[in-house]
Amino acid sequence: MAKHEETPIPCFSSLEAVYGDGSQLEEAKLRFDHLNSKFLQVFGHPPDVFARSPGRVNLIGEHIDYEGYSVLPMAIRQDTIIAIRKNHAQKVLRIANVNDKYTECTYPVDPNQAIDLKNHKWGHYFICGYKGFYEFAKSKGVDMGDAVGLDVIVDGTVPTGSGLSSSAAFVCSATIAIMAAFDVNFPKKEIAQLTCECERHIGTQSGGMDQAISVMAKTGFAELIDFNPIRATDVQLPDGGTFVIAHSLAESQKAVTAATNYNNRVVECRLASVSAIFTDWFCFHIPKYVPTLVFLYCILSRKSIKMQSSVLDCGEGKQSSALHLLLGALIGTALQVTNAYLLNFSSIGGIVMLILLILEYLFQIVLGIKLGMKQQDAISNVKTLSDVEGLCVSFANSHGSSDPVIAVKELLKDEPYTTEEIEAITGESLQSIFENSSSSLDVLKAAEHFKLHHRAAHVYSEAKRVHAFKDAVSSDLSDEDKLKKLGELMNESHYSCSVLYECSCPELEELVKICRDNDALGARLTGAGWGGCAVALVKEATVPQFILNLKEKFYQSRIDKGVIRKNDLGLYVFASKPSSGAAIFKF
Ligand code: NG1
Ligand code: MG
Repeated sequence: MAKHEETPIPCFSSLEAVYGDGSQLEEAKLRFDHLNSKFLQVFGHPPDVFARSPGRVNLIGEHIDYEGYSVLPMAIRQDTIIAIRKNHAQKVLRIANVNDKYTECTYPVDPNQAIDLKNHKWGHYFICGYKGFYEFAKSKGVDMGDAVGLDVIVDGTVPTGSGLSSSAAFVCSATIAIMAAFDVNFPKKEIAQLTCECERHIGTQSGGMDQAISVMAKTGFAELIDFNPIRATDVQLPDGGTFVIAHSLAESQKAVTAATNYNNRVVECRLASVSAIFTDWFCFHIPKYVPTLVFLYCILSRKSIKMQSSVLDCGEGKQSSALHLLLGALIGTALQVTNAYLLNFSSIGGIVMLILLILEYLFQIVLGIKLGMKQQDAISNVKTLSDVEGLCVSFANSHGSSDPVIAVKELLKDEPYTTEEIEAITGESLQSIFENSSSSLDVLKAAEHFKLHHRAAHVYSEAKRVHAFKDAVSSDLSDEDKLKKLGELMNESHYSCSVLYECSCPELEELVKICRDNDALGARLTGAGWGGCAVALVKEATVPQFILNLKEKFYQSRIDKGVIRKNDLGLYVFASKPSSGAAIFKF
């Protein structure tokens, strides 16, 4: 049997296969009927075909997909449905929406058109899919002939700017609807890749998580999504827990704030990887160890007394600096020894450990150069923090080093870097590193400094948490203990997003705290952050009470201020089960 990701998008002639037979089906029927009649009213014809693709909630693994690390999302029931019809009479793309808030957009049929990023319009997301489809068809050798017009109506229920991936739901359903209109289909993993790449036409340098889960999701499962190549592994969540999604009511407009938020972090990660490669560990750390080394030399060498006195005898200035050095050495060693004691080693053990540490790091000087890469090659080959880990692992295999990730974190200083500092390390101007990416150049223009250590520390630790989450799910722990562990990992993930990656905001902090104060096993921001939703893991039996508590403690004051309407609360806070992925409907 072909693997799930190798199969094409399923095509159904009835709604039950996707929407089940409960209240969701009734709601879906109304939406499809409404789309049909609106299509007739706007275009004077019924649509040829429909496509739908869901939003998602990311359970763990935030801001690491674009660094090549696996993530663990699940699809939610909210989706984007698109009705479409080829129009040979009018050579134009007409894109309407069931929601009057989004006025009709028209675009030329030219698949090579540029998207006007300075003038953001909701219809741009459809054009991402349109361009992506043509680029992909061309790469597959499919002859598309002359471009024809398309009539399109969109109905989306994924709240926008909420971290639930309304954008990917839109781009994926657009791409799949266009494919269906032209009667072609491809394996899901290829569509996941193509939609990820084409959403970048909107100007955000997204990773592939949202499109992958939207295209490949299965009812009842979260998915571990791996990249390069894209792959989805089913994750059956433990019984007795439910994920509740709650909107912070702060909207994050990613397409508009990209240069300071999302793309800024992508650029910082890239700079962290090139800087880690070109930082000479020895030069970076040796000042810390000089005193200890001198002291060790003094106590271990039999000639030490003579040596010391000859140093001390070289005149006033030298004498005091030598004394200074010895004092430093004593303090440095005392610290190391205390450290070792704390770790239950003897003081000799501490010194041995220290020497081993130094020897280990000596091997790790300038990874890129050691690996025989030229500077320029390294800059163009090492794009992500997972590439750096890959280099470390292969380097470590041949040199017996233990934890390459820690070694790389060691290569980046805690304080923010200036442009000049990074250029001095890499020997390249930042402008030239990013010359082919105008959105990265926008980031450079807007940024004052770059927090490389913090961003890399988040990415590496979050990548580990994703695997810990997956391992906990498949361990022999009881369901209750599994849920507890998942909750803890979610809390740690939030801390890392908030403190190291700085992608939270006051509203999300308040909401996450309220979730935890009201017995959530864990709670974290989900999606890109800077607004949008939190996701909380809650014991199933307490979900109704939990939601009531959130209403009272977070939403009521917002209702009183008129920020949201009481009747709309269900749109902002709801429990979610893993839903199914993209589908085509032909009736
Ligand atoms: P949102 O903003 O939730 O759609 C974005 C990216 C993801 C991922 C997350 C952070 C897009 C389309 N999606 O999701 O790829 O990087 O942020 O984990 O840009
Ligand atoms: Mg998005």
